Amino acid sequence: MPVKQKKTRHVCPRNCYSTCAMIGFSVNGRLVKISGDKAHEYTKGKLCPKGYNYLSYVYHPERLKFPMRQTKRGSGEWIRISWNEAIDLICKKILELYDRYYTNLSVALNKYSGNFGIMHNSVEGFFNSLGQTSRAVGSPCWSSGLDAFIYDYGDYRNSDPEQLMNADVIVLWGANPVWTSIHSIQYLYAARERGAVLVVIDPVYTATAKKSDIYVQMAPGADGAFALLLAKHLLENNQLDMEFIAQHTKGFEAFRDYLNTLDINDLLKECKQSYEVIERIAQLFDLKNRVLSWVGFGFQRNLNGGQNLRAIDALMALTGNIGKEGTGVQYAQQCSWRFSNQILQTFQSGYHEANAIRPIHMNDFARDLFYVKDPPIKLLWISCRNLLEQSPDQRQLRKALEELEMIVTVDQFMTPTAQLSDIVLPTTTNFEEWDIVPSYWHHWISINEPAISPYYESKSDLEISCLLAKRLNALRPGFSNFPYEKTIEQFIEEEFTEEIYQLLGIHHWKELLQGPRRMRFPKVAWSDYQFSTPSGKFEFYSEIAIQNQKPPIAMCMLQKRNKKSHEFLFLVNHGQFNLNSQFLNIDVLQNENKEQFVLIHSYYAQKYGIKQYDQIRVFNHYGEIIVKCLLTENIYPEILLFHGNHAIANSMIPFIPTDMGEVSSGYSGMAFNSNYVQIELVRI
Ligand SMILES: Nc1nc2c(c(=O)[nH]1)N[C@H]1C(S)=C(S)[C@@H](COP(=O)(O)OP(=O)(O)OC[C@H]3O[C@@H](n4cnc5c(=O)[nH]c(N)nc54)[C@H](O)[C@@H]3O)O[C@H]1N2
Ligand SMILES: Nc1nc2c(c(=O)[nH]1)N[C@H]1C(S)=C(S)[C@@H](COP(=O)(O)OP(=O)(O)OC[C@H]3O[C@@H](n4cnc5c(=O)[nH]c(N)nc54)[C@H](O)[C@@H]3O)O[C@H]1N2
Ligand code: SF4
Ligand SMILES: [Mo]
Repeated sequence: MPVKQKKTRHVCPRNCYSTCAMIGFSVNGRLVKISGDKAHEYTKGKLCPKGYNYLSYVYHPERLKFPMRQTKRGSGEWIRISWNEAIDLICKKILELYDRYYTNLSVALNKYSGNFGIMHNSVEGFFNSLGQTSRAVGSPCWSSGLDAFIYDYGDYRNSDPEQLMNADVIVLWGANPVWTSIHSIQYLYAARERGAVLVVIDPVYTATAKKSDIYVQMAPGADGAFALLLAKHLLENNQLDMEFIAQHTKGFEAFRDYLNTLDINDLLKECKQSYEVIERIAQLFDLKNRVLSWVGFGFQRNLNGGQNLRAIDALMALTGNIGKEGTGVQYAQQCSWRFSNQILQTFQSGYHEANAIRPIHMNDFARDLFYVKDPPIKLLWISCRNLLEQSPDQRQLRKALEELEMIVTVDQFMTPTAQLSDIVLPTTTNFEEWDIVPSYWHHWISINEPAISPYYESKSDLEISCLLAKRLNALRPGFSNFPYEKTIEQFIEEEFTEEIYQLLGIHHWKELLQGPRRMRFPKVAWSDYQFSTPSGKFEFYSEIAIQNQKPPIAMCMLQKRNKKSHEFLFLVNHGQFNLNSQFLNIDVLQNENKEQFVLIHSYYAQKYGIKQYDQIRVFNHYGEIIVKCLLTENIYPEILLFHGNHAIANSMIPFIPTDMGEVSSGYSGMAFNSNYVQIELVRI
């Protein structure tokens, strides 16, 4: 038999900064190798260890193969069913609920970040096509920070990450790219080779901090106080860029007056720093230096994350570090996500986004799900989401889920969320489907083509949407508006607008099969100084913030946390060899990581009589875990740092709203990093 070799283009669609372009090599219909795509000038043909191990993901022995039904929820007794039967069961349930309530509002969708490919928006498209439905709205990830940018700049934009190389000073505020954004490290190194100073500000002496020139161990949540101290110091020493302020900003006087009211000692106490540190860092903001700040997402999953970010924005504007090469605040962008979104425009006549979706708070989902009435939620569709593991309020959430009449989960694996479902549908990976995937970090767009046929009976989220719409309409004509007859080529083609073609410099989307393309956005964000705020300027003072009941200027919210002396801040960071709950089942990645640990500062370990590897009970009002301890001096003393599966941590984390998030995502973000626990030694 002749050997059939194939080389195909792919994108890693995970919720990750890099959105790597990949090349798949297959032989006789089996994927045999995955490499990075050198045509992608940001990632330069390199992948992270997760990417290099995609074969173990695609051919994982535990991958779901067939649709399955659980005889009784939670029983673990799964019966293989056909697609026909699965779609029939689901559609009949949707119709039954409609007949009960004369609306589809009892049908809800919870989808988040399992796959960022734009064809996966078909899931929302299918829901939009049903008239009125319920939907988890919000973001557990980044929305507080996005709002800060919207208040200050009017929108969130990034420079090309390569701009890191042009900076004289790089300040990383609560970002750990050595673990979470590995492809940026080459640019940090290149900057340092040029003589740039790298400052890392983090409560944890992270793998990234180890690469820095200056490490500031910040008290968690106190970056705002620190940034305002720097701003006050620069103001008092006449080190502001008055020309930039005059030309491009609004509200300087109000911000200056506010800085003048602040008490230096209060702020120093808040961020637990000495004034020498302020002076040392302030020197770096010398007006002849190009300063670039990178704010991580972990930074703003915090009670006052949005305000803290506004304080950094303000510091950068005061020193004119916006819009020039090697300056700016890097956080995230979605300019390159502006496809036509035709796949979402499936609303029934008279409906649109504002009246077709009944929102349910994604971060307070457990409570909202329970309380939403008229009609209550009866059917929940879960896609691209490990809801139970990644959400706060786990106990309450489990209870709320138990009340539902039907839960359907679409996934590649039998996650704990899938285990709570009635029906589980197996879905394809990015090696088995067509897609286009944008990045929230860089401006490259890559295409994803299938390398192999779908694994056993798995189907893509798009195919599943089509099957549902088709069956519903067969059972009840006109029930769904989803255009199930379209081909995948049509769906993709419709997403590309003339503007996107121009930005990409191509005439047809299939040209992406020749290699990824960079959208021609300015290399430096805001280099035209045309800000998207109402005033067209950078706004130290935001009227929109006032309208949204927020302080108009970056405020130091001195933390009213009432932390008791025996409590620790429970910090759960993102791991190196997993991506949220994904890749935890890939043995070769987890060999070193099988056991979960909590890191405790040696000072407190001694105080509690805890020795290396002792078991401790970590607990609060919401839950508890028993876990082994590692002693360290590399963390801010009053935190416990949990390394491991978010799922375990989330048994002890209630819903804690961040200070912002409503503008960008509809609801407040989730302050995963503002939760407190107690500890006790487990005596055996
Ligand atoms: N390998 C890997 N890559 C990932 C992910 C993953 O799970 N694994 N997840 C992806 C996703 S979904 C996201 S959101 C991003 C997250 O990417 P990052 O934001 O880089 O990661 P986090 O671990 O959430 O937080 C970064 C740092 O913020 C610090 N931090 C916490 N609170 C504060 C604070 O108040 N002030 C300061 N200065 N620092 C603070 C933490 O100690 C941590 O070192 O990464 C993406 N990439
Ligand atoms: N304690 C704590 N909890 C956190 C965080 C934290 O820092 N601390 N971080 C938060 C953050 S930043 C985020 S972004 C969220 C992430 O929350 P989620 O988006 O729920 O994260 P994942 O764990 O990546 O789960 C995604 C699921 O989608 C599945 N999947 C992958 N590809 C596809 C596909 O093509 N189709 C379908 N249908 N499914 C697919 C995966 O197998 C996986 O089960 O978690 C939040 N939870
Ligand atoms: S997880 Fe991130 S770095 Fe790794 S292959 Fe995927 S996009 Fe690239
Ligand atoms: Mo995230």
